[in-house]
Amino acid sequence: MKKYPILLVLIITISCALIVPPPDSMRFSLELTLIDTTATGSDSLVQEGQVILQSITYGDEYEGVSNTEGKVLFENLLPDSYNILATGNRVSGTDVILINGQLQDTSLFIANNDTILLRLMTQTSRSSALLISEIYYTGAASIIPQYFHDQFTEIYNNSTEVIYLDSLLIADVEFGFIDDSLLHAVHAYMFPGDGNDYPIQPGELIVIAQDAIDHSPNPVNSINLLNADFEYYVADKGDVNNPNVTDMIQIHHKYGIDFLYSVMNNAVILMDVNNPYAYGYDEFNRILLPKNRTVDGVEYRDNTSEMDHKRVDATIDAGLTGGIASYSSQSVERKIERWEGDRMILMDNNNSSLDFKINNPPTPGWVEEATE
Ligand SMILES: [Ca+2]
Ligand SMILES: [Ca+2]
Ligand SMILES: [Ca+2]
Ligand SMILES: [Ca+2]
Repeated sequence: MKKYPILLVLIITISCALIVPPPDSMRFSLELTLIDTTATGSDSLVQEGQVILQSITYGDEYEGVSNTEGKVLFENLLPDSYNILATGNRVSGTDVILINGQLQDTSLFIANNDTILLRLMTQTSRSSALLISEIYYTGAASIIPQYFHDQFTEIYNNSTEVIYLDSLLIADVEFGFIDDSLLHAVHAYMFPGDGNDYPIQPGELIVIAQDAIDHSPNPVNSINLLNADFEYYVADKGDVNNPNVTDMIQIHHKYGIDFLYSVMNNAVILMDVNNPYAYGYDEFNRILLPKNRTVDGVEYRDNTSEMDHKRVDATIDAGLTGGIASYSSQSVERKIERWEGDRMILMDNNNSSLDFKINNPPTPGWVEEATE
């Protein structure tokens, strides 16, 4: 997979004008201008760029899309510290490069009544053919406390070509190494096969279960994963094994009775690594994997405004999905961007704040149409 490590500078100009909508005179409006500084003149204005404004104190979230002048207007904002996330496309020929940038913890208030200039460090990346389409990590809303063995990951072929899952990795990412060129993974599991054993067809979804059993009778609200395509199997930890469902190959397993995802925050990464043992381990026995071999990645967190706790950078996922409670039987799933005939194209701006929605209940093996 190609990597485009160029750091771009996206400049946002902000002008704040006082609006006095009774009863709260503190509220103000904000105009952002999205500028792609790798381009010049009017080409540098990012049209149809998507912006998310997160109010850190109040938890409010505002979305906007830039107009033909690259401008986005937000109204009735309260003075606060905000995270600003911006995503745009740069199209050259048939090639689409994603531009993601963000500003964290930026104080916006009525005293900013002059135009101010904010520099937004952005990173470019590309969407991939194979996507993580859904992660169910929260666990079951059940009277059985803290049941999350029904977790699953769903993968989708978003392209028109057959792709082979053989030897791809699924890994999680530890916090604290966002600028490292190596990912520090507590767990890494590999799809079996010799290169052409596990095809995934265009428009096909596959499911990787923690345990490919029917969890649903007990506890109530958990998931039936008998039809999963793969399962994690941890032989030496008393893990259950469905003999009819193919096991993922354990590459690294630091702890836990399964490759259990945190019910609060984690980043799950799909990778294409030639030799996962080639990069060694860190001092806490986490396996090191090359970030530039990431195929797709999704980061989730119970509080999605905590951008300063990000585990992966904007080359993988510029945002955060989640914002849902643990043990709530909810999942995060990509939105459908459009249909090409009967094949859905899932949204991948490498920004899960934009690309994902919440499912209740989860949808292993199919995709829920957004109702908004
Ligand atoms: Ca298992
Ligand atoms: Ca099995
Ligand atoms: Ca992606
Ligand atoms: Ca699904």
